[in-house]
Amino acid sequence: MAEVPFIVIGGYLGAGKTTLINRILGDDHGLRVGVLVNDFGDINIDAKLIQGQDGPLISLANGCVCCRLGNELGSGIETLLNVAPTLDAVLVETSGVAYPAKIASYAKTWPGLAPGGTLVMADANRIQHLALDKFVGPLVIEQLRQADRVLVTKLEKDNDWPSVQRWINAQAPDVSIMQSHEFASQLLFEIPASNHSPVVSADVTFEAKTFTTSDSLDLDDIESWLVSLPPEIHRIKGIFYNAGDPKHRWVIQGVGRQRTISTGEAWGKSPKQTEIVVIWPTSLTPKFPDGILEDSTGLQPNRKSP
Ligand SMILES: Nc1nc2c(ncn2[C@@H]2O[C@H](COP(=O)(O)OP(=O)(O)OP(=O)(O)O)[C@@H](O)[C@H]2O)c(=O)[nH]1
Ligand SMILES: [Mg+2]
Repeated sequence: MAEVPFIVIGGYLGAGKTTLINRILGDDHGLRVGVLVNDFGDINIDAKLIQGQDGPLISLANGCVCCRLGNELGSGIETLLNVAPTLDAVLVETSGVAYPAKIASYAKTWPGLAPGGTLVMADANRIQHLALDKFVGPLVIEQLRQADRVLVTKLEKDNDWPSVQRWINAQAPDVSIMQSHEFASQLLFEIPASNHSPVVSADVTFEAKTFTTSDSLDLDDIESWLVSLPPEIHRIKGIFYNAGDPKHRWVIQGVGRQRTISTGEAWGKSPKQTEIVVIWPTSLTPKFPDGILEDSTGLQPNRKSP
């Protein structure tokens, strides 16, 4: 039986993993690709943001797959291996707080899988700052060390490239590095897979809170809510039911202090509802504004849903 390459896509919260997967799936390559996506919160927002997926997509939520979800990962792999006709590749998006080598190591022993290599995404704007952070720094550096190839996202000026490369190589000597936009789907089968030891070294933990409502909300309210969230939040993501545009779901993205809301795909048959997840390192204990995320975020749901 042919073995299916098992390709792991890791990297810290918000680095660009889902964006890369969407780009790969959108390429005109004719490959049959299965996707396993692990998100840290109770709701798997990423599974809802992966678009144009004709092949199977399996969502693993409610924890980080490298520490807690071993059984679910195993049953997700089995489901994908039983898809007919056989898939050309399985992509796994790890949660942003995962150690990718532990997940990649499944392919070494799982019948039917072949190690396909580990890509680790690195946000050029944040990675060096995060690496110095006393809570998350060791995790961020270990993620880079477990990469077979680092893909750098969000590089704003071309002349920063040599120094970003030098810095990454100082953390992860000899790792291959590319700018993520240069990574095309035909390179999926050329990731130089090597045998990283599945170190889980840092003891940083993370918390997530989830907010959901099926009432529509006003854009202004959501915007001021996003602005009011404390700076200790490392990641915000979600789908928003905008009273002003009930045909489309709107997408909320927050990475560090950068927060955006944009219009997304039409709701189609999926239920209209707002679902937002916020994630932060446990030690930071952010102070949420009164009411926020405790009782429906303090937002006033627009009860006159269109
Ligand atoms: N400018 C720019 N923005 C990017 C790039 N890649 C991702 N982003 C943006 O960064 C934000 C987070 O991207 P995601 O792809 O969701 O990041 P992720 O690593 O999947 O995030 P988690 O799964 O939550 O860890 C989104 O607003 C993306 O549009 C890039 O190469 N350039
Ligand atoms: Mg993602």
